[in-house]
Amino acid sequence: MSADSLTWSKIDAKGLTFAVVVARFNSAITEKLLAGACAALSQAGAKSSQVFYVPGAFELPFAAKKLAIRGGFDAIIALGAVIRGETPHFDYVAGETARGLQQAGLDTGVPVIFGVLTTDTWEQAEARAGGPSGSSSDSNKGFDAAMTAIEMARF
Ligand code: INI
Repeated sequence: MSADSLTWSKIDAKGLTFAVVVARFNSAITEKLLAGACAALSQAGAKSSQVFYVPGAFELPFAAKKLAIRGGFDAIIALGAVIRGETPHFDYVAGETARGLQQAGLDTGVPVIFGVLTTDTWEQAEARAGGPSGSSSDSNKGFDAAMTAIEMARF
């Protein structure tokens, strides 16, 4: 079974509150991830969610840790899109974003979810953000990230 075939049928978010931190870089993609995340939280009956924006993926760990320390959230969902074709420093941005988000969760005890696409091309990113329409929940990694957040908030 691949990660793409995860199913979320029994996920219940009742009573849970979430922060969603979104990178504005490649916003045409990250807004689709956000739509997927919001659809998942709504479908699962989340009590509330608050959206915060940062410039790029590299800033996500700082914001996630700050929100986790501030308190009031059962999990933090970080959404971004790092596309290799558009940056010679892809490896630094993608690697440090992943490392920082993991560290933020481990340091604070609040689940911080890695909803960051790291792809070679724009088309690959779009395909993982629900396709050109952005609507398909089973290929939207924002949807998956939110469902993961709910599961980890209950852990
Ligand atoms: N940020 C992204 O979110 N995605 C990218 O693909 C990207 N590229 O291509 O460089 C990117 N760069 C900006 C970076 O995240 C920081 O905002 C910037 O370096 C300032 O710290």
